[in-house]
Amino acid sequence: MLEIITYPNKLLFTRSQEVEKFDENLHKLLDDMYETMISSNGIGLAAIQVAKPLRIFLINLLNDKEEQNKEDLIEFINPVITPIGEGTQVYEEGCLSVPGFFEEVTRYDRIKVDYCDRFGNAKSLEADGLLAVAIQHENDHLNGHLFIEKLSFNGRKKLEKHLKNSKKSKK
Ligand code: Y12
Ligand code: CO
Repeated sequence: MLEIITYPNKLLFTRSQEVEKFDENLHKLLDDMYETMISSNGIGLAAIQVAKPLRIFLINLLNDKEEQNKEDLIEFINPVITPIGEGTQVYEEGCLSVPGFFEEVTRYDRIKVDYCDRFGNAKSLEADGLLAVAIQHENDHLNGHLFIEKLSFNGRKKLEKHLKNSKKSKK
């Protein structure tokens, strides 16, 4: 298990670097990130959340039966996202680096992602719905951004209250 860093840790606001070597060290990091994400009840995790500033994230959505199977895991390395059209969707997002806080965020409805797999093979996929939301959320981490930067006025008020309460309960 790796430690997941949480807001307001400064590392979360740094831009991650491209992966250059698709070697056993990368594979170990991907495997450790997967174990960390699953044991934290996550469906997405970026490398910066475990304090590794590399352009990597994982997504493992639940299937129709609400099961989270490793066969549905997608490892994105050096991803590049392109919106398809101008449609947007709103989804209530959460992040393992902002524990216990969930709020609506607006994102592109459909996207294309070009990325590499763990062996350095070029891949591409088109996504909509929850997968598109998750990819955009995780890709923001690679550029040092968190979903809480995209909140509405009321969402920000809700976050302030949440952060105050979490501070209190830590004391
Ligand atoms: C849609 C929106 C956002 C994403 C990004 C990936 N986010 C997560 O995987 C968030 C997981 C999460 C899990 C939590 O734990 C439980 O619910 C048991 C959680 O709550 C606490 O930590 C207290 C917060 C976030 C993908 C798709
Ligand atoms: Co996140």
